[in-house]
Amino acid sequence: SQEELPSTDIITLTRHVLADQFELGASATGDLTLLLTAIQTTSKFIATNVRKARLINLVGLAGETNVQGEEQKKLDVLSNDIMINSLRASGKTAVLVSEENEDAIIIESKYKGKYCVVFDPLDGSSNIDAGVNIGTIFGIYQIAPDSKGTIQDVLRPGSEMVAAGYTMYGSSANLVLTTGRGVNGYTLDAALGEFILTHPDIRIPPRGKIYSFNEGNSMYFHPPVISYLNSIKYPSNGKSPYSARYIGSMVADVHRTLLYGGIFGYPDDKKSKSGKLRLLYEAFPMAFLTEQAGGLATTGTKRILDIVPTNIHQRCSVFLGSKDDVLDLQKFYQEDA
Ligand code: AHM
Ligand code: MG
Repeated sequence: SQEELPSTDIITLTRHVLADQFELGASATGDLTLLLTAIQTTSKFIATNVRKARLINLVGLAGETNVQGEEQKKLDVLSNDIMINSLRASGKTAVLVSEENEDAIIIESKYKGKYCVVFDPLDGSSNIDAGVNIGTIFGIYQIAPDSKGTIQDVLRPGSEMVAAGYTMYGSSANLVLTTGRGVNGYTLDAALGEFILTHPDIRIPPRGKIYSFNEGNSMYFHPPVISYLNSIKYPSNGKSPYSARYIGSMVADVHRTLLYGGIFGYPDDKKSKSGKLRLLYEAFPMAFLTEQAGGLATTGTKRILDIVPTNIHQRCSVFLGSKDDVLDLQKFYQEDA
């Protein structure tokens, strides 16, 4: 058989986003494309370092000091530094909010641009040593037209984000992105060093067969969550029960949910009064992606994207996934009200 010729018309992430901008015509400046280029670069850098970290752990060098006598930086700290440096240098950002920094970073005027980026540089980092998938999550706002870029520019509902996404570091690096016109997935081609469009127009199935919760917290769960979980584990209508899949790494659990459908949940409970996940840089980006893929994202009683944040690090109850599954869950909250 004949060997397949390589494609000469590859759709990279940059090309794909640019094509979107061409369609917008004069209103598009190309700034978002440049900002996304900075994010892609950081994702490549982090992907490389995640691989190296695995190797270092395997050969038992972790915890050693480097030649300068400094302790090796933890991967999440390193990833945070990479992102801040690259986003600042892009000249396209005004405010940065990172899970790793208590305060928002206001970019100095020399580098100031019109976007704000909220991010978790390396989510699920407790999983690194086990070689489990981890990821970077980000959301992007545009500053208000009359603003110089303050914390107020990020204390806005998720529905005002202009773009959001994540990069999952697994067997390959996958970047999943929305700019408010659907969801697309790109895979890093290591040889080219480019993210290539591999998952165009991701649509979450309207109903799934998988639930993804940390059920170890069951004793703290509120009644609607317990009743809902029972309804899918012990269905009364002759249907099969749902399968359980929980990685404990939000990016990986959401990625699977987008592709296969089902429901992912990290509810607030009797112990964690506001849940665990962070609103700005975990719940909002994932809710934006889920809705853009045709699914739903709720706290149980309220659409996540409608929440107006009062604090950059606030937490929020999260359920997201297939439309019909999330609607089912919401019914238990309505009955409980
Ligand atoms: P982190 O930001 O400290 O890494 O915590 C966030 C992670 C998410 O990736 C994941 O969904 C959740 O914590 C898992 O929590 P738990 O171990 O309580 O199930
Ligand atoms: Mg996190």
